[in-house]
Amino acid sequence: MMKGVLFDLDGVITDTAKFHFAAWSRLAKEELDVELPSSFETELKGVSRIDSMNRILKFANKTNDFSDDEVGIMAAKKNGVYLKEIEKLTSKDILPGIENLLDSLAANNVLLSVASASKNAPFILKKLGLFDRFDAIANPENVSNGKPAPDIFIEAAKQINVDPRECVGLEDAVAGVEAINASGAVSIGIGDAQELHEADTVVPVTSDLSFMLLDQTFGE
Ligand code: B16
Ligand code: MG
Repeated sequence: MMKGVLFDLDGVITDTAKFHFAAWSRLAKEELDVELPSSFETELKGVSRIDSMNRILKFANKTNDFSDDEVGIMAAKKNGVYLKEIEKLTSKDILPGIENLLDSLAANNVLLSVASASKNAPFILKKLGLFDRFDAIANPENVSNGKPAPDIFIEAAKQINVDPRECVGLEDAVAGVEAINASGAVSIGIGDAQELHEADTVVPVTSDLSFMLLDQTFGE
């Protein structure tokens, strides 16, 4: 049986992608005078704050127009806008099936760890009322490389003292599935089967996740 489950946050536990995209779109318009295409909502999933900022600068053809300090200030400005939105999150914003899944995994003594690229993960989990349900939350500031590198999943497994190969990882982003696979954990993608074809199993929505599905996928 699997010993641990490594959870991505945005797109798996709650849907914050729409708030990220709205905040980035506002920043791009105000600071860079560009309109972000809707495809950026998916493109920035699982991508760290600073990497997202750099991708947007590239899109605006302004990669070399700002100092590191200026880039940092813009990323902080985006985060300020984003924080005002996530302040409003409640337990109603937990994605369907996730609370049941956490209950059944805990009942089977499976350890639960969060492997999110977000520095706001502890705040978001507190807002959702889920902070105490996890055994660990990996700190993205403690890892060198963002997804698709495996670092955050390796760190999340380390925090629960379990080898990643004894874990199942849950992800909604292509870069995240790649990261899980590279960590040695078994991957389950949530979303479009074609897009997430590198995952060991894909389910369309979070309500399809269950202890049985995770354990069967782990055992295959
Ligand atoms: P923050 P995940 C990711 O969360 C988001 O999908 C991504 O859009 C965001 O840029 C990243 O967190 C960093 O978030 O600015 O809050 O530190 O999917 O890895 O849970
Ligand atoms: Mg995600």
